[in-house]
Amino acid sequence: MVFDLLKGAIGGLVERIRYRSLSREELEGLLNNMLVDLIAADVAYEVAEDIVEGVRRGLEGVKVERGSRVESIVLDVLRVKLLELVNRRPIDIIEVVKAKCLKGEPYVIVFFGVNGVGKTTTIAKVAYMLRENGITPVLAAADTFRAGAQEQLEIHASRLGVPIVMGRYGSDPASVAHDAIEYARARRLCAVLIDTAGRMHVDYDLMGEMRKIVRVSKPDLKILVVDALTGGDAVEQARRFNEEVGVDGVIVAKVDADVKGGSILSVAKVTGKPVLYVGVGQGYQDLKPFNPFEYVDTILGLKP
Ligand SMILES: Nc1nc2c(ncn2[C@@H]2O[C@H](COP(=O)(O)OP(=O)(O)O)[C@@H](O)[C@H]2O)c(=O)[nH]1
Ligand SMILES: [Mg+2]
Repeated sequence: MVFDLLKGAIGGLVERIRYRSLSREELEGLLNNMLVDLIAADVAYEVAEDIVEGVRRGLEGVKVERGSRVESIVLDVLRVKLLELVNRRPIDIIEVVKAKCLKGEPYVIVFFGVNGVGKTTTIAKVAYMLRENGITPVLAAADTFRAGAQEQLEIHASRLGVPIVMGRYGSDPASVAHDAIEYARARRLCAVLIDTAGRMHVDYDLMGEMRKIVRVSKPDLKILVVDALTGGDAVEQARRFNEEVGVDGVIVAKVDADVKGGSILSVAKVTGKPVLYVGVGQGYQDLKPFNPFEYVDTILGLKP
């Protein structure tokens, strides 16, 4: 089940506290177990430590006795701690696109992320969501490197019935982004969705290329896509992209297959940016607005 490991890490502590009185030493042992369990659930070390420390402090001077209010103290502390990590001001893409469109300018979104995380699929889902709301975006196939990248996006564009601006393989991705924005201006389209390359080779400056795309396209929104299943890698990617290019929001893909659940917490913490949507499958409709309260309640076992 989705998020099972993270739920277990937190539920384990709550369960034990529910049924018996604990000495300080026993409580300390349980908190250490929780730390290890959180890390196993893809929660970054610093984040896990922060959560455990919060609970420790919340229970300071409280007698951990069976039948006491300890369980609800722990749940309250955890809820506050977890919300602190994920509850950031959300961005409603439909609204911001419409607002800019009223000024006669297209809203430009660049999508970053390393190969295979789900970038291109996510762009297709966002295009679908815009179409459902009466907005026709143009797609920019600014991954001019990976074999098949242009065609993959082209197939989505034709299925979705939205225009696409493509580039020759090996050509400058920033110029493809630029052309797509011009295309949108000329046709009064309201949104430009820019797909980018994500190869991570030692002899190649991905961040330099992304910075150039940003310089040229001056995006309204920079979205990082990460893969929930990659755990620590997702966290490292989030840190790097945020430091080097700057991200405004994150989309976490493949949450439907995520049995651990900690990537979302950790990525939110290291970027300090909102998780905007989560990908929950391979279909166009499988993009859900991220709801921090629902997420936290799910982890705390307060919601099925
Ligand atoms: N289960 C699942 N698979 C996804 C999701 N998003 C993308 N994928 C799959 O992940 C693989 C890589 O996706 P792609 O969009 O090509 O990644 P990119 O290299 O970052 O552009 C494809 O097989 C997608 O169908 C998701 O939310 N859930
Ligand atoms: Mg791609």
